[in-house]
Amino acid sequence: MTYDAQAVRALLDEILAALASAPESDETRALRERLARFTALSGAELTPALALEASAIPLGAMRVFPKEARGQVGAKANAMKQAADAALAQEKEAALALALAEERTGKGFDATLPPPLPSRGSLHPITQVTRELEDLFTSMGWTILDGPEVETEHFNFDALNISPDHPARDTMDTFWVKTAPGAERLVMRTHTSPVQVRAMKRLTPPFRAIVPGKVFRNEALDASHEHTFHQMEGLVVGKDISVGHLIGAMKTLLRGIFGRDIEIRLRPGYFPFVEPGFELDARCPFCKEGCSVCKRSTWIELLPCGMVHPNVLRAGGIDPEQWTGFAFGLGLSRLVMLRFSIDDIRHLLGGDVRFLEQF
Ligand code: FA5
Repeated sequence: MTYDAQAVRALLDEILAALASAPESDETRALRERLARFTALSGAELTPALALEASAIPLGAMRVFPKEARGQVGAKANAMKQAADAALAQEKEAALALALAEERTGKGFDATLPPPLPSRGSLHPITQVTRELEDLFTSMGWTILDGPEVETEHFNFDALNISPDHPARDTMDTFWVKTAPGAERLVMRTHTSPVQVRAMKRLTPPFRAIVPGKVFRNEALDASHEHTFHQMEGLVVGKDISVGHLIGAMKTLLRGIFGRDIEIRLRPGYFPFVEPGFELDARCPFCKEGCSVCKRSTWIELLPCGMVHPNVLRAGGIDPEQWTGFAFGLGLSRLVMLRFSIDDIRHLLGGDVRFLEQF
């Protein structure tokens, strides 16, 4: 059916007539009222858009019509819908052709206007913070190192003085990679610490290095635990390196991150690859009396650290009688959350553009 406003009106009248032989009810009354709005319109007023709207009314309430009328009503309403659809498509095409023809006349074209700019992406918040920290550490003479994400069991555990029965090797925490029987066992690295030993093997002391990177754990996920997250390892090896150097470096790190001096405290912490080991807490940078970020304690648990264990220096080919060092393992993803007030770690690698566009 080609679109003809008069014919549409006639169809609507026929549909209303079919409705008239249905037993009176609230539904029939409502339907009649809804259709009457369209039958009252003159031919010129019954645009394809209105006809489309009108055709949907009987199609959505077929059971109100007497059984024997339903087939005809349905066919009529469908014909009306198709004609209106086709007319709308034609209208759209005509409008487009008109706009195009107008554009081609060159009227209204201003050659001096700047071209529309392509929309630009932005750096991921983890990349932003990583780059800031890299700038900070390289300005102090530290080197930036990288290491493999698929790591050998040796570097991920053994060389770090982590005994074969340590719970961290448990399948609950570690993603083991399938390897051929007899081949060296591989893991998705569970921390950036394996690069400590790789660095020791590659560099000649004294040296200072940071290692930002992705790590993987077979964890139960929640707002602060991801299976894939970022850490930044720090390692210093030199003559007479002491806890004093460690504290100094951590204070500089926090000043770089938060833009001012932050009070810190060290608590004992156990990691097989450091001795002594510490958990470093920073005074909450967001409050004085306690807030949701510091869980009302005014302290934020920020980074584990400690003096490099002699066994680790040995595994890296460094004589612990001559050299000492400190190391830290910053939870980079958690720091990014603090920095940008992100309430759920899963947003970071979730890939949702609406989240990423905010940075
Ligand atoms: C370690 O990974 C040690 N390698 C750190 C270290 C390095 C200690 C050098 C001493 C010397 P830990 O498992 O606590 O430690 O993780 C370090 C940080 O990673 C945590 O403080 C936390 O901020 C972050 N982290 C741990 N698990 C997750 C997780 N599932 N999701 C997000 N962040 C996590």
